[in-house]
Amino acid sequence: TVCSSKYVLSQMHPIWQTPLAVPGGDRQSPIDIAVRKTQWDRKLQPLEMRYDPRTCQQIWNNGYSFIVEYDDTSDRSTLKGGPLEDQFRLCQFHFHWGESNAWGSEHSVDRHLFPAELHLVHWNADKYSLFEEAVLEDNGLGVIGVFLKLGKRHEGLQKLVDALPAVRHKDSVVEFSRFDPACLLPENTEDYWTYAGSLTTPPLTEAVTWMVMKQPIEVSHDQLAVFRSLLFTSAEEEVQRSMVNNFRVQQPLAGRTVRSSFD
Ligand code: SG4
Ligand code: ZN
Repeated sequence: TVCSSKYVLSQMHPIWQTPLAVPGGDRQSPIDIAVRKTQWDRKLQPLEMRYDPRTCQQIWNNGYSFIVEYDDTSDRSTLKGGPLEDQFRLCQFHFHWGESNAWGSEHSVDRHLFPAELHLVHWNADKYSLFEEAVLEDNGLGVIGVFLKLGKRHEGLQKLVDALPAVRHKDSVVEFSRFDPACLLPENTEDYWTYAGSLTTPPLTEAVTWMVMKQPIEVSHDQLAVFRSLLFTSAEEEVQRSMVNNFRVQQPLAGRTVRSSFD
């Protein structure tokens, strides 16, 4: 099916056509979170996000998703706590979504897929000096995942949605400032799952501590429709392709434990 084949992705997206540095590892992402098999870890502290909206810089259509980029040259927008031992810096967030509301998220909960999933990407600035370095290392990245479910219009997201027509084509970039990423977090950030995984696109490195929020945020069908109006293709290409189904097929858990911060 369209929604679960890596081979579909490899035909559709240039990003998957470059030679893959697949580590062939046993901690790949995304995964299904089987709630009954998760383990409550009472020692998991709440996550501490301190985001400065003034570090927000631009939106970029990279031909696979749209990416909202933050200035990560200093500790102005940071994440620590939870399963993390170090302080991590926010560098960007992006989404994955489907062509229909029946799928689109990368992770799932008891096999339930959501129409979209937000990823807030942070890198370990205590241990590494550059994102490019952290990507290659164990404990280099911390990604917060937030599920999007269908519901009422999300006011915070709307400012971003309004800017998306300017980055319709691949390789387009537009200035975007003063966007507080905290407005995209659910009300309850105390309940989350965490596990050791990987990036979900090349280089697929096993550098990621995943923190997936239990509570989804609500967005409207119209807001998702604007995501789907973006294009994988550049303005020069003759055949334009809608940016949809930009998620990776789920990977085996392979003996890993998913911990929960809640009982
Ligand atoms: C998306 O393709 C983003 O566009 C990528 O961002 C991101 O790569 C990639 O997803 C993988 O991230 O949280 N889904 S994920 O594992 O963050 C990186 C860019 O290419 C390295 C800038
Ligand atoms: Zn992602």
